[in-house]
Amino acid sequence: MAKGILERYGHLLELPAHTRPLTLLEGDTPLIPAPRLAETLGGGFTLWIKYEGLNPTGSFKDRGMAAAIGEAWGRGARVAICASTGNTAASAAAYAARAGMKAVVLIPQGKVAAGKLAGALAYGAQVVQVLGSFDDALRLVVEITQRRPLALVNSINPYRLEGQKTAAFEICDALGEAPDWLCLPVGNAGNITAYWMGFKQYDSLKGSGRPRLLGVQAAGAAPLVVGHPIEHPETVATAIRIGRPARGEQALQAAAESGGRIIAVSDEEILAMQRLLAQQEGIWVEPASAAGLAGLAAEIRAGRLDVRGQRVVAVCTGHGLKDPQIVTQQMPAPLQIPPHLEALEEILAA
Ligand code: AN7
Repeated sequence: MAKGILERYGHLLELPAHTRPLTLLEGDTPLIPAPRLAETLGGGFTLWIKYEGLNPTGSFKDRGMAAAIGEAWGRGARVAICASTGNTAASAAAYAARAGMKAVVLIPQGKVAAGKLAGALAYGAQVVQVLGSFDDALRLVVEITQRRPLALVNSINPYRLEGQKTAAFEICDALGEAPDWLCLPVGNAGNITAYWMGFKQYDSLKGSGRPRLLGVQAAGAAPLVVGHPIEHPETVATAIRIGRPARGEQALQAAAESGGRIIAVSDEEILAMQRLLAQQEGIWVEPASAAGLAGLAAEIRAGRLDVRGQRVVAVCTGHGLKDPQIVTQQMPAPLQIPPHLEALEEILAA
């Protein structure tokens, strides 16, 4: 029987006793070997994809929402609120619906991928478009929750991280120990912080070891690489279009403590990796989710990362279906033919 993260790992999570067992059977996502891609990146190491796009609403956010909205529900909160580049919004909307709560989600106007906006609407959230950035939206959410009794479910909420730690546990359970490297995209920096908490906790409990962390931002939205907030972040990877990460300090500390680092890659590198992963391994992820792998490729290519003989896990945080337009816009429109065999023959012969 499938179980959600609270049933499987609740005993390892620091959650208040009033937390209710909310679940859409999130987690338990596959760790998929990616041997062809590993060869393309130079070979000599083992690569797995932790495919978080297979969570119930299509992203890793579901782990954190099971915990954070389960906690809010358990203490009688009626309304959950968050700022979001899209995935948090869809996930909060779904889990709030399941808890019988209302969700209010603030998104940067015009900068949220179609599948995420549609998800938030479909699950019945009140969607508010902010004429500004994600960072503006998050500021509004922080300020309004100081005035009104709304449950804030961005990753400032510690229970979000408790839920998201479970992905680190799953990786250790699947491999028998922590990998040598974990690479993943970094936006608001909650996930890298949560993974590090999870790996450290499992290591102290089970001696599973710790990976080095390679956190990857988009070059146009890389505050943790340039060392200061970015007022107007821009990237094709709208999920990580964030200039003022709430957990930035902790993310930098986690990367350093692990012996790893946080780097940036260009939009071109992100899109090229999105294509490579889809076409070599059959795994289609949204642009932000390809950033971790794009960073891995760049570091190996530049000779800054020697992964020979090592085990590398790349976290692919969201499903490709979240943002179909990014693909159809870049590709030539499929050819059209009249319904005649000769026309099809002509195309196949070309
Ligand atoms: C696919 O939904 O911030 O560094 O508001 O959707 O923990 O923020 C999304 C972030 C990576 C970055 N990959 O994770 C939001 C939001 C995908 C994402 C990230 C996000 P964090």
